[in-house]
Amino acid sequence: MVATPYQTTRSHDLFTHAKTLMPGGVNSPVRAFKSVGAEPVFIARASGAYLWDEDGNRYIDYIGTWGPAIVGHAHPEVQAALVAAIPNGTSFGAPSRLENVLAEMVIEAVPSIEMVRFVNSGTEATMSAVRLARAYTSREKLLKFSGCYHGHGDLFLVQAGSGVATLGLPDSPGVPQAVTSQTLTVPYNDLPALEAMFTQYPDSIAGVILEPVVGNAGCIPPLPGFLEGVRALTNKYGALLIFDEVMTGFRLAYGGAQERFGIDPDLTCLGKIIGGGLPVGAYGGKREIMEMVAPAGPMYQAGTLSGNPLAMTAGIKTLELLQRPGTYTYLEDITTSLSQGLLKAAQETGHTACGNQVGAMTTLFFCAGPVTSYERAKASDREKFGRFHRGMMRAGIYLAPSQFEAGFLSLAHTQADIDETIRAARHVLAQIPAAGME
Ligand code: HOZ
Repeated sequence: MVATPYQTTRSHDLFTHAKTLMPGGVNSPVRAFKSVGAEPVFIARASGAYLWDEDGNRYIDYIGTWGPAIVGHAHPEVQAALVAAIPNGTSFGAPSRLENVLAEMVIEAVPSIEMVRFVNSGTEATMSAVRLARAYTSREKLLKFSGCYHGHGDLFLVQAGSGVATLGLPDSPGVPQAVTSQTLTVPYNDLPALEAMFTQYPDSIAGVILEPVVGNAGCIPPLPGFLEGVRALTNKYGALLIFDEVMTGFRLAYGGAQERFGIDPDLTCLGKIIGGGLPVGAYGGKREIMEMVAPAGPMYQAGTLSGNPLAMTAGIKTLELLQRPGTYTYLEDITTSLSQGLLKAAQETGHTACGNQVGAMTTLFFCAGPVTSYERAKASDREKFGRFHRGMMRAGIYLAPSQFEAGFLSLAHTQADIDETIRAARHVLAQIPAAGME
């Protein structure tokens, strides 16, 4: 059998046209494949663990629409629920029973959430949670960790991860200095730096926000005691602890990172999985704090499409699927198999590499490791990552197009997919010079 040569002509033509219509040809910068020295492929359809592009190439997908596709793309039961919901209307702008159902599921699942407010994206969730922390504490400063990304709200665009790190943008024009001057940053996993900041500003930090496992600087786990230390310091200085679980929620455990690590944040931000692939976000927490949100309280936050019936429907079905026995063991096992297999393939082809993994999140860094912070992630060989990424695309493996993004696995990935991925990685890495680029 003669293999069809890999070609992406139709994607190239579509991208050329798209660039005349939308900035950079995309609607979110990380999709542009700029940092890996390539062009994006245009996706025609997705099913299970696979994507097909407009040229008919099939890929094993390790982005999973940046996290939401945890049960696999176009899951038949999610599709059926949506098809059944559509005749009832696509938006009400009024309360619906579906919001109660998903709210109850979230409250039952996530240990620290006693009340929840649905919004339309993770960015909306984090912006609202910080406004709430400020309202509740009557303080203005926000503390975040370098390399953590909490969406594109003005106050978060300071040493941010994800696309900001990928494109090497130190900050963004258009963000008033008065806003970012209220944002303090310290390195992730650095408790002494956090304590020093609290010592400097003991009465003015409203909240500390973090990804309990970083996904937006590549996957970076918390060191033992780090999350406990952050909780203790926020308690000591009267700041709220905000977990951004947009990536980790319902992924690292059904109750998210807070269940997995046994930490009790004051506020939690969610997104991605709870919408089952439709646009959604949420923030929630202690009842006493959440009752400050309008109309129960004075802190204003609103949205026409918030609690959208289709997003609620897809979210409810997705969470029901995740409740099935064995879900999180399977996700952990399949991700461990990929993570260890990729690391072994890199090492056996002569590359220095470090594999980070927590649950169904993983990143292979081209450096010795350990990678415990954004600062250390930046020391990895990103040019090599770009070559690896381009080779893997040609081999039908769709990895996140940046060293500063985590890979996500789903219940649809099989051991055969993992084996195919590792075989491809070994072949691609064998073509890349190991030395002289590290
Ligand atoms: N925060 C996600 C990636 N790290 C969302 C993807 C995007 O920015 O488009």
